[in-house]
Amino acid sequence: MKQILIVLCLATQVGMGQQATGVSLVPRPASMKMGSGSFRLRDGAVICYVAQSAATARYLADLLATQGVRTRLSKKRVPHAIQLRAATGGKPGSYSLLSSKDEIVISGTTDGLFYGVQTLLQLLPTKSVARKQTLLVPAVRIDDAPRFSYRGMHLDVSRHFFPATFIKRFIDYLAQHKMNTFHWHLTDDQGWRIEIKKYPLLISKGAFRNGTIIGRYPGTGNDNQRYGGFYTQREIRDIVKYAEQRHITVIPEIEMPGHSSAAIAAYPWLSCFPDRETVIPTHPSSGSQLVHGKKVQETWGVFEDVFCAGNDSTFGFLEDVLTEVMSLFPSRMIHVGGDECPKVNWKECPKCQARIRAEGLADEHALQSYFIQRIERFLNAAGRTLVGWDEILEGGLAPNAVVMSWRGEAGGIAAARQRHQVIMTPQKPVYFDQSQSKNEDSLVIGGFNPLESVYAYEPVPAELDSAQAGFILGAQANVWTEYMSSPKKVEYMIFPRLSALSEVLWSPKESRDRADFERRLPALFQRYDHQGTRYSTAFYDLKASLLPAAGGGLLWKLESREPTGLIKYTVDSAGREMLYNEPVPVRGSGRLSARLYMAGKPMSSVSATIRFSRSTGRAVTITAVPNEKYPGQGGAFSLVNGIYSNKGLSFPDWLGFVGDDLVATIDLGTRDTVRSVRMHTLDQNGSWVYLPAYVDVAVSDDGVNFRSVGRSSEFVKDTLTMGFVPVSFTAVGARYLRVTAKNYGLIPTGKPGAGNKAWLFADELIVE
Ligand code: TNX
Repeated sequence: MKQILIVLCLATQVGMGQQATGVSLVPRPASMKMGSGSFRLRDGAVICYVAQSAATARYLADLLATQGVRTRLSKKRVPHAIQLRAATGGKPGSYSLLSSKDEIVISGTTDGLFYGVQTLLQLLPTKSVARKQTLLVPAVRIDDAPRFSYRGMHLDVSRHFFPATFIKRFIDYLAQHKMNTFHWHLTDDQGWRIEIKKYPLLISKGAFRNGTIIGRYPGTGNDNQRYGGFYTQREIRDIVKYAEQRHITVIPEIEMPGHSSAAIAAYPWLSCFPDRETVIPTHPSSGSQLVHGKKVQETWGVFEDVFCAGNDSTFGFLEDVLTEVMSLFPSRMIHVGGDECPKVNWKECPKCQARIRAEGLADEHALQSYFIQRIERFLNAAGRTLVGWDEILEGGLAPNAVVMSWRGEAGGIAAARQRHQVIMTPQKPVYFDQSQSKNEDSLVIGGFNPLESVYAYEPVPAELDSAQAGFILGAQANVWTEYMSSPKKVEYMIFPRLSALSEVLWSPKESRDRADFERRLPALFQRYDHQGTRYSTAFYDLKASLLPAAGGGLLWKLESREPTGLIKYTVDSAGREMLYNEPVPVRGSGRLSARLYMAGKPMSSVSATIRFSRSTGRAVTITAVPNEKYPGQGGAFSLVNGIYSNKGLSFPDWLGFVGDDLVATIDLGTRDTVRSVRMHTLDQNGSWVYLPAYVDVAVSDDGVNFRSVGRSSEFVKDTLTMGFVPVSFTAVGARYLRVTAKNYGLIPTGKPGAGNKAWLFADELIVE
């Protein structure tokens, strides 16, 4: 009877956005109805459990204790308690949660109960509460179940190493988001991170490198710091158990046959050429320049020294390693990498060539396929399933393999059509090493995967029919850590994108609602703050643009996607902060900065250094159309908007031309005296970008008849790759200027991209 009454007093269906109700759950439950009133969770509250929910009851009690609420566990059912009840027959992960002023009842499958508890924890207030205070749980009815059976997050611990304490924190984050798989990338070129008893050198040698490149690849040097770390088998067992208690499966990855420099550094006989010295393509540390032989890599990328596929002892080694790995990880799936394996050494290696002949293989791609299939037979015999990156499709898929599609979705689609299970991890949008912000100011690998595109991701490709779609187990985000050297950086890169991904994987497709998710973001940020989690606020990035002002000069326009936010700005660093209402007139050189405040808290900022010259804000036209990837900001106006790049190619102001000349005509508005034009440009031959053959300046009074006054092919650098082509001439009076930057032409032989048309870049024409 009581149950019925509770259900009756539960009112409004929540479809309009959970925020309005004060409830903000991520991932959004399949169905939720708000009731009225709330359950008062006090110190001394009772959690009633049954055998099936005992572990989850203890977990909840521990977490509530950290919130200042001590609870008592009871096997006996008592009134006014939190009840954790078993339900049978539901879909894995399903649960229901019913809260009223009288009690809280969660029932579900074993993992469902755990997810119900996660939901309950999110119903609690996020503000810090004093000890022994009452927590209010709003009355609600939730019926929930996951959409996908595979909800994964990956973490690379080779490029940078993270201590076991952080791995547990990472696992806690996954648990909060109802994710169920942690893909632990344990080995790579830059460090072997798992203790293997039979091969002790893997950690004593393979887990440490002599140094790490500084800055973005190819980097500016080497820090010469010995760097490394590993997990003992004891730590691993502990972590696997910790994850299991949170209903998370840990899938270990042991990379083969490529990305194996660290293993080869420990045991050179794993290489096709044990006596050849390891090549560190850029900036080897001074320490490693002194030692000869095999080395753990110190820079990022793909390396040619890989496991020898001709030598049987390679397979003996890998089987020994995998035997220990399987004893540590009970997961059905074991990941063996398989990606980015150059075939250069195999082509040259007599043993690999002998293997190709003996096995009747077509080529080195077929040899890679042989390699993976041989390892698959070993894993299958032990009752395990092999997972690999989508390169394992090349040369023929191992019969039972699961494919992780990372180079887009094509690999996943092909595998599903071959009736293989697939996990979607496409670079766009679920590589969380790519930036979330257009104004990224930390060092990241590049690319742009904003929160919106993660939220919009659909793991089941439209190309598949419903039977094929059944092979898509789910999706996963990958966290490659070349540019993440601390746990805080990892958090900054994964949040809030992990929250968006969790909704993609958990919530029913029909109920995914971007506007609603966006309304829940502030509450989500509050929760991150509450638990001390670092996150990116890039979603609220201010959009700044420079526009021509009527009558000369510029207008600085600021836009925010958050209508309730306040924008404040300053002109020059000493200036006072002013409230932004409308585009700000800019009449001279200086520094502009602005911040967005939400609920009094600074959320995002932008700044620009304006350098005024006679061309600034003037009318400008260009003849050739820039390449669509480098259209500048406001097209040709980029050339006279008073700003130019201080961070190389990744600056949005560039106009880029493939093969074409830049011909720009500037109208100074009135006749003026000019004596020089400087063009800011880029010299980066490795990216096919060349300086112009020359820059010519012509002047005119009528905008029709021009005469050339100067020409130059000088280049004055202001950074490693950027600088000015200055054209000076005798002072001349003119209203119109025509600047012609002659494209370099074809890329010369011996240079990257030889024979192709050179790129020409310009982002400012400074007229004095
Ligand atoms: C490609 S994804 C890799 C990794 C890099 C990553 C950087 C994959 C299978 N291989 O080795 O860390 O790109 O985004």
